[in-house]
Amino acid sequence: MQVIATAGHVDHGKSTLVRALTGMEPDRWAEERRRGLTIDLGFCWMTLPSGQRLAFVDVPGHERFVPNMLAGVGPAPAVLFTVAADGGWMPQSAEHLAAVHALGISHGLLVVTRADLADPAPALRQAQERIAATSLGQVEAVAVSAVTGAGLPQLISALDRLAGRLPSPDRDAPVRLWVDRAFSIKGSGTVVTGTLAAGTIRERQELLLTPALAAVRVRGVESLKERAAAVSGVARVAVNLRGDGRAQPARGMALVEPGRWALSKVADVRLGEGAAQRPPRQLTVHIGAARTVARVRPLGGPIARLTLRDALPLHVGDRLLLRDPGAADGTGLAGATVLDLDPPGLGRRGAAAAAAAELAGWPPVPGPAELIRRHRLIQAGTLRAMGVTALPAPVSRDWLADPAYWADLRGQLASLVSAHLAAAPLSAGLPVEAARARLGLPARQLAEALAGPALEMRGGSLRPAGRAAPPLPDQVQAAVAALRGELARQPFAAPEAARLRELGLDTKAVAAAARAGLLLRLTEQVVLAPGADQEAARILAQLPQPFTAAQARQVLGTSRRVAIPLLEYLDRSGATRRLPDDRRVLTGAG
Ligand SMILES: Nc1nc2c(ncn2[C@@H]2O[C@H](COP(=O)(O)OP(=O)(O)O)[C@@H](O)[C@H]2O)c(=O)[nH]1
Ligand SMILES: [Mg+2]
Repeated sequence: MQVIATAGHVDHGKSTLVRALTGMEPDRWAEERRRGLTIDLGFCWMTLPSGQRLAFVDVPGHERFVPNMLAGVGPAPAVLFTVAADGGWMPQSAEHLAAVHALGISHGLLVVTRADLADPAPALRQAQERIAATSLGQVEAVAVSAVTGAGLPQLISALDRLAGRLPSPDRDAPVRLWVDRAFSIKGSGTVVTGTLAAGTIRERQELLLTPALAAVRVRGVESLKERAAAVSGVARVAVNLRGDGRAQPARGMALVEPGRWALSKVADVRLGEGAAQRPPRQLTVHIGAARTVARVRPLGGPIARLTLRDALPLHVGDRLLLRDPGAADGTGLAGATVLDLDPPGLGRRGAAAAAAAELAGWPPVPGPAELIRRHRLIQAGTLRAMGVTALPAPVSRDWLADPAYWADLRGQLASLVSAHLAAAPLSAGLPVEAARARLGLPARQLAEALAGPALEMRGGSLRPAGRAAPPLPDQVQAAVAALRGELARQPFAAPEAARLRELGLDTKAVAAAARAGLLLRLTEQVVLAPGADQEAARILAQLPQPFTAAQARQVLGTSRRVAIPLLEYLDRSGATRRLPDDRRVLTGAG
């Protein structure tokens, strides 16, 4: 199936043409038929001689209903542009063409209507010349009369050729169905319709309805009034939804596939050539059937930052239509391509100009390389939600890093570790958390991943790999030797704080001696000789099992100050197991 939207000035025969081709009524509302004026979108379809089906989205031509027009044209891959032979080029001809161009639509047909009322040649020449200068380029043109039927067979052939030329979108693309109609049907609940540009909607699939991201389940899906198990874009679809009541769909919302979209409020974009040199500070943004208001901050050249009033499900590469509601006849319409949906802040001086310079050099649709280079570090999930695929291997879990930046960080980390050990030779190394903070990394595991083969992590600290702990200063060694002599006589008589002070053993020295394997440190204040834990386990084995802490203290000949941390140490090492009644048993594992 293919979808084509009409475009052109009011009364230039759009609806009449759709009616004549499809035999269906595009003006759905009684008011439209009474006034002979299209106000809202109409949906009709036909089968072309080739068997291909073609759906029409008929739009209003009146200037008051431009937002409705954009909701219809926005998601359509092609346009059928009409100009009346007796009317010629008109203000909304220009405005609709400007919109088509801003949206970047590159497939279409020109139809000169009401050819029974005037010579179609001048209008045709006029229109073709203007269309040629837009994204549509050279289009096939047909003159028709809906009254006499002249030209209709030629138009049908031209539509068939056009439909055959249109690209077939990716069936696995992330689903984003812009809702252009929502209504309830008694007995079957809520139905939304839209033009599915790409991807596949399946029965029973779960989708999220923006902006609440309320989960809804597809009860059924139809295309052109026919039920299907699955429908792939391009297609007109009607989706019957089951929601939790939070989901009250309306035009401009979208059904999106979970995990493949995020709602964005800030976007860096490249403005199309149509954009004014100095765009107004506030513009209306249209995409698909959605519209919102955006604050525009020009960053330099064609690059600008948009801040949207309402968050929208956007992907990098999306084409936005920017509209200055104050300007007439399409002069206030411009396109913009989304480049980044999680752009870094612009707090630093010169940041805006630097961002503009960087983004101006990007390809029309940026890929992972550009975005990773800009963000330096970014999570794969964030990029996937921006629609960026074919991601490189992560440096750690979900994190992707710009290779040059990563190499630079690695060098910085090595210097930080050396500097730290030079300043604090007794320390175990640079704590990972300190490394994370100094390098300004968003996650601790990145500091660990950075360590690479040159650094090793032990006990939460980073130090050069393979390098033995630094030798203990002489006075520390002497103090430890004295202490070990005392402990040899009374293995469970841990020195009091005062004795440690006397020996000149502060916390750092005790920690260093423990790391060097010269002391067994139970707590900051309680140290024994290495192996005291095994000796304790051997003695505790003589007690009836299970035993109490008091029994342990007695048999070890020590105080509560030592016995409790010693038992807790044995619990941690698995040598003893603490029972719910606080007694312990030896496990035999010690
Ligand atoms: N004589 C003549 N009138 C036409 C033709 N096509 C449309 N009309 C008339 O032009 C008027 C506007 O047509 P409509 O389809 O509503 O225009 P739209 O606003 O572009 O949808 C209606 O009165 C139609 O009957 C045509 O080929 N010949
Ligand atoms: Mg109409």
